[in-house]
Amino acid sequence: MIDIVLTAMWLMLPAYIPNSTAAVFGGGKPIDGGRKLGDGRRILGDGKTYRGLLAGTICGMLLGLLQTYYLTINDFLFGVELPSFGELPGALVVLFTLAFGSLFGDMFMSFFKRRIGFKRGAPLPVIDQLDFVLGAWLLTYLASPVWFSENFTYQVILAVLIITPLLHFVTNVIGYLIGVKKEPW
Ligand code: CTP
Ligand code: MG
Ligand code: K
Repeated sequence: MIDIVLTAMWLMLPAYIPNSTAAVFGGGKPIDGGRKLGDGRRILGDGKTYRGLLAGTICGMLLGLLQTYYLTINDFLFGVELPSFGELPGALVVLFTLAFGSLFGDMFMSFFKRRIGFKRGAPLPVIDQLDFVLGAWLLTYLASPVWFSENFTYQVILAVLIITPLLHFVTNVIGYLIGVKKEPW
């Protein structure tokens, strides 16, 4: 049980970190350039910026490299054998799709939130908690299907789906309290 949870968290760290670092370092020019669609609403909104996308992707990948470095010294954490992102430089592809994919999923959902008339920051439960997970999985599966299916077993996937909303809730409340997030979700 604990090994499945630890494996799931380890694999998802490069996908979790981009969202929090985007909130910390984001801001500036929005990706949609302020443009609206025919429905009169923004394409993505001011919550999706180039700086957030870049900083989030870089931070997620850097954390993944730190994890890879840790694995060259020590294969275990709390007695659990940890999975690897693969050999460098190939691992960079997996780390990129996990980190960028997470922000891509978040952006993709912002597009739909704007289409159904939700303003920036409006909560959309479940979707808000899982859009980034699905984005990270989709891009990683497309780019590295073998690595994905070897590491994201059904048990690991289930663990991620259960734990992520809890972690997301806790980190967002913290982000709200320290002032980097406008809303606690
Ligand atoms: N952020 C960013 N660029 C991104 C993603 C996030 O700058 N690509 C920053 C923004 O400051 C954003 C914050 O991280 O407000 C929190 O992200 P999120 O909750 O996803 O954005 P919301 O403001 O809620 O916007 P939306 O309604 O579109 O989800
Ligand atoms: Mg939000
Ligand atoms: K979001």
